Amino acid sequence: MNFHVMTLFPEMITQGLSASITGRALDKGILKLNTVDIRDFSENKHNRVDDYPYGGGAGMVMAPGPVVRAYRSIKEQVTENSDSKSLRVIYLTPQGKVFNQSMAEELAAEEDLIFLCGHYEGIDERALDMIVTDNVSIGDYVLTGGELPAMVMMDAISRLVPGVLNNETSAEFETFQDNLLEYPQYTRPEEFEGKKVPEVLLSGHHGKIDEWRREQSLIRTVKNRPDLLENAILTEKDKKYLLQ
Ligand code: 6GU
Repeated sequence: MNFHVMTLFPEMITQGLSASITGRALDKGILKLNTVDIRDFSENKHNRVDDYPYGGGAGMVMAPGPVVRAYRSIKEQVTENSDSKSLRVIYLTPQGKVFNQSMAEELAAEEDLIFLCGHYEGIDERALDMIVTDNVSIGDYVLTGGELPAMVMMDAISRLVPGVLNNETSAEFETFQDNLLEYPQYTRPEEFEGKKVPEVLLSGHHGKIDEWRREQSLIRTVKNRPDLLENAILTEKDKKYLLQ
């Protein structure tokens, strides 16, 4: 997987992905990260990339030129290796579709992904019209720029790329697999500051453990994310449990 990130703050991205699992995958070459500093494509003598909005209003707008030139530099580099393929350009914006696990799965199938991070009041709409294929938000709150959302997306996508996770942390069975939240986990000690590990987990009775975990998943989902139940795959036993 090759991530290309167009940004005014490339060091945020490289630092953000350099630790832990994504860092190791970058070291191993399973992931590649190409940060492109939009400012390098300014043709202004002061390297400016923003300007006042036509029609007035607060804040500044990122000019189309540097953004489109930065995109073309990436496109040339990508299509030189393998030409005429779909190249998705994801613009991080609170106006976009809300990111979720199924979007992560779809995007993980791509060879290259380009992320466009905006700042200030946004980017000139003509540049967006010319290059963006997907507008994505990470939730209903406003951030100062697209860098953290791009990192969130790259993290979620990375762990679906074969070889990034080891077998122990495999993405195969986990939250959102069947639209239920995960059950609680415990490790040693058996008693911590007076709080005991649930008895059933020490029983060695795998049928009972599975049943308890399923119930805990259902309880959590009802309590925190009842909206997920709409699309959850529930057994007759699950339904009985929820109605009791
Ligand atoms: Cl993608 N960008 C910004 N600036 N704020 C956000 C967001 C994106 N998603 C949620 N809030």
